[in-house]
Amino acid sequence: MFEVIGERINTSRKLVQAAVAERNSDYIIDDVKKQQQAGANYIDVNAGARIGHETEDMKWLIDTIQPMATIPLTLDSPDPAVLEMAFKMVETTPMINSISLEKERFDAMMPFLDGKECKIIALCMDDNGMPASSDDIFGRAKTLVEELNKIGIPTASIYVDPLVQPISTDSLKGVMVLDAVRAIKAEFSDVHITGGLSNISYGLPQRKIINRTFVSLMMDAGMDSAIIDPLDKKIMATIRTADMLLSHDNFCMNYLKGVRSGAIES
Ligand code: THG
Repeated sequence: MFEVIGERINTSRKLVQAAVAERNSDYIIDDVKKQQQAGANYIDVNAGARIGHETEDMKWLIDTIQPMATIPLTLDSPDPAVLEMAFKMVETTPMINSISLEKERFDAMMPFLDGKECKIIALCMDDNGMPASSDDIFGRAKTLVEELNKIGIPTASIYVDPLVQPISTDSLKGVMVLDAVRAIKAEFSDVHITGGLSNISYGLPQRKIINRTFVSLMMDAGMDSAIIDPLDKKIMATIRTADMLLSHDNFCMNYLKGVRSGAIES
């Protein structure tokens, strides 16, 4: 089944930033409850936006969320030291977001991940920047999966993020990532594919219709997870419906449950 990583606990969002600055735990707890209620499978926690405060903010967020969370956390930081600190705090096996092929990050993350049990998001980023072709995305994904396998992380624990790029800058950016996802899944059938979706619509009006349509195309290619806002009812309904159409919903049970609860409407 598709896995939703709820993206809302991110200090780049103004209200979350204010709540974190004021140490307003009620706001954070209420938001996490809503994401869980809406069907999130993981809660992404990103404390990167208050420069100079990431470590203490991440610590406070985990202390606030952990006692009431009913689902695991996705620890989201580009800083390996923050991820290591956060990993030590959590009682339930987390998802780590993320490792990439950028040398400094890769070299710090590999010894930390060695022998650990966790899920890991692998970004198709290296020191040359964003991938320029589907072969480029595929090659980076292959390297990441093979290197992580070598330190004992099974392919089924790896979530490749192929890095979605704006279609407004190049009309081929959609098929570039779709082709790459198909190639990655052909080579590694057990690997998961995840990522943010909203970059696809950057620079265009009416972004949400683009994001929703794109997620159903990505699901056909093999995406089985995404970092999204679970309170966005329309994208959640699209994901549930696409999951059914792609045969991931026996007897349409989840679809029908979604309709009965009011989560899915035409
Ligand atoms: N891949 C991986 N991790 C990621 C991303 C990714 N983590 C961060 C990000 N991208 C996904 N998370 C968010 C969280 C919040 C918002 C977007 C992505 C968000 N954005 C509002 C917007 O774009 O309009 C503005 C925020 C506000 O000010 O309220 O809410 O790609 N592995």
